[in-house]
Amino acid sequence: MSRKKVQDKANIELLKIARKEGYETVWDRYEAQTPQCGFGMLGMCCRMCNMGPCRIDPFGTGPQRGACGATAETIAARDMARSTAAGSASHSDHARDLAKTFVALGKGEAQGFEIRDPAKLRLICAEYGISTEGKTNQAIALELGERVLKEFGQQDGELVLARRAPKKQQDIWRNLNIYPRGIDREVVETLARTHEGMDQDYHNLIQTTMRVALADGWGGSMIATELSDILFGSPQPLRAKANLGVIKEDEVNIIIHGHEPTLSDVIVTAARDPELLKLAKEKGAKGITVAGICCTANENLIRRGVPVAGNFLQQELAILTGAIEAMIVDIQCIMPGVAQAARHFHTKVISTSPKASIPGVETIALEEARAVDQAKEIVKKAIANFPNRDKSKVNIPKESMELVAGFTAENIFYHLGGRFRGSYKPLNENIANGRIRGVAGVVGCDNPKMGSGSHHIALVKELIKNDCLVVQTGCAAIECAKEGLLRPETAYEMAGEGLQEVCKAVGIPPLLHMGACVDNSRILIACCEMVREGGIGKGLDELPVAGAAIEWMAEKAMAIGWYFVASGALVVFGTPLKVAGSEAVTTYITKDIEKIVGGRWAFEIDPVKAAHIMIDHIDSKRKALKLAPMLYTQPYHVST
Ligand code: NFS
Repeated sequence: MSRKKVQDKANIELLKIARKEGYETVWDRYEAQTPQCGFGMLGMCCRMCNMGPCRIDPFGTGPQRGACGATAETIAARDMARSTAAGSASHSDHARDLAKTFVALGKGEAQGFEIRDPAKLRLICAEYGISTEGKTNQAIALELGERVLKEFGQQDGELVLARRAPKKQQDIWRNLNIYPRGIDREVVETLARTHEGMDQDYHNLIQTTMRVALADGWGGSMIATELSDILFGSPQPLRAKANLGVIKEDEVNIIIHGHEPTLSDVIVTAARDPELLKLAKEKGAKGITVAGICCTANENLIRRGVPVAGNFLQQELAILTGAIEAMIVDIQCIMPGVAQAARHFHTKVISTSPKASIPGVETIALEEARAVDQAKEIVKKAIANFPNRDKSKVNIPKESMELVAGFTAENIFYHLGGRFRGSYKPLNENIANGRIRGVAGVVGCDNPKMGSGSHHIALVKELIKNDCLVVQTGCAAIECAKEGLLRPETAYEMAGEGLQEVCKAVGIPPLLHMGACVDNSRILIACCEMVREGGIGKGLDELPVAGAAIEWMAEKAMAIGWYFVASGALVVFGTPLKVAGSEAVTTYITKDIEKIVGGRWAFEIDPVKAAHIMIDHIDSKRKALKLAPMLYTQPYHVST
């Protein structure tokens, strides 16, 4: 039973209630699906055309070709390409909507929005070749929004932000013909190439997979991060809390869930409106709490310190507390189970995106011109729902944990360099002198196959014990926050001696929360800065870094994994990509591809073993760079 693997006390408490009351959760539905289809798991089921579905027998005794003749290689690679395109499309569509908000703001049609980081607005404009001299923020926003939108439909050329990558990576992409040209163009071409009877060579299919993923990492996701910083403010490290205990028994509770900070940012402001607070008090509540789930949580946490109610697997559990007046969902990672869970309670679920319509759920589609009015309307609906709360059904777990979040590629400069030494030099120096082994990205989803996020915790503990500085985003960051690992004290309690010294000197936790999943782009940018600073490699592939999304589940995670691999990194997933039925494809993406792009995949479900795959990789890069031996430990701080 995957439920038995759940470790978070808040989740355990609510799952007991769910069992007693007969409320269904993701863990029940997952169990009901087991054993899962073996052909599907191995990527050996093809549904691309209506001669199928066809399947390839992985034991070699049954059919080895689909009706059209497609081999295991073609089927596995084609499906992987399509899923990666879907992931890339999701992040990129998020960016597109932000660009449209810029255009609306520029035209004076965005109520409640303003440019909160005008300096970054000008910096990004310089990259896009937009002159800003003598222009108002509003006029610049319009120009930038329109310029960025052009990159979606661009047919030829190269994405502007991809020029941030070191020359070595850009040359590799050009030589392989995988430099992303336009964002939508790469998604469309991947769909076209994977139609029945099109691309059949798995090498070629993996080439398009990498290009569509690069269009996400150095395109859609990076644009989403930069535009969000300009519009909602660039994050600075701040303290906040995470886990279901942030929900308050005596207040109106509103959950913001999904990925886009656009309307949720205005809702956070509306919930602090004195008139609405007065209204809440008139209904018997002491105040209004807004808390987040998934990456809408991360977006509002890193900029405004909004508490985090939970990660992906906790979305239904938040409703099961019985104390949520409204759950406002925008796009992505919203389980259909949310609306089903809400039927047992007074909770009102409201969708704010016409792209994510849910049966039986009211949609208040975001209109930038009326955003403040809409946010107030939503908060009022939640307040009006407060008296409907059934007190006998309220069960709020006590768990909530302190955290520090809000690190970015820019502000790490100041934290690692001290206030007056803004540079990556101290990071590079501490890597070179063997205090820090390297940098490990631990990101991505939580998956019921593995319990409820505990694999992230075991993985990061092993990494910091071995002096790896960990950077995080997404639900992995939330999971580690709930465990108390995002407190600076973690350095003293768990980090290896070298990492501990650096964290103490700089005053940072050994795990740096860098935001939402689109903010994995911040990790790319930080790696570029490490290369630019010098001394630890001339390309991203030479850096002593590695990444993991051990509990991955979304297609977005595939796009992220692939853009890191194509940018030269090792990426470890827990359960393999669904290509294992083809030995050739598996070997190609886990071994051969490293000689081509510098990065590769590894699959390992045991978190400690996964950590050591990353550590071994980092050590091999240290060796190639002839860096000093680790200062306090050699080869490992603690061998397992
Ligand atoms: Ni990423 Fe963020 Fe979480 Fe996974 Fe979903 S919220 S975009 S996809 S589940 S980390």
